Amino acid sequence: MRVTSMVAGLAVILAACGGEKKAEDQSTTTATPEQPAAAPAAGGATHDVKMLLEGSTYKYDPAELTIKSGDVVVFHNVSGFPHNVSFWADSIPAGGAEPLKASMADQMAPLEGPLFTEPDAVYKISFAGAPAGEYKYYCLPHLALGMKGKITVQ
Ligand SMILES: [Cu+2]
Repeated sequence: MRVTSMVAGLAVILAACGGEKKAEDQSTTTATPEQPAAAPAAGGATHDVKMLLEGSTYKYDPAELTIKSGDVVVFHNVSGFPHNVSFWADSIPAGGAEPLKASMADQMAPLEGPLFTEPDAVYKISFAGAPAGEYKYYCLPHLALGMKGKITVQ
């Protein structure tokens, strides 16, 4: 007896899912980029001062600098180090010490910056909030050799 296998055809039922959703009902929020026109408080100019040994003279270059309140002075350790930046507290205008103390990293004493022994080390001092006036400073290791400078804040 022969067994006839019958192939049953498969009925493929297509289930049509008709669900169109409206894509991204965007609420049109007008993003207004509010740019404060000319905000000087964000950060002022940057000034560079080198600390170096030139011939037999230890010096800041430039030794005298005029900046605006809010500017940043970046000291560069070039040669003849160790150098540092120490402000004469009595040379600073009233209200000037606190912003500097807040800005100077790793002070050895108030208004006395750390000694730089690494070549090309940089030390940034922000004069944000510093009142106008003269800020005289010196290099602790080389004060006797006349290494000093002055920053005038306008
Ligand atoms: Cu020095």
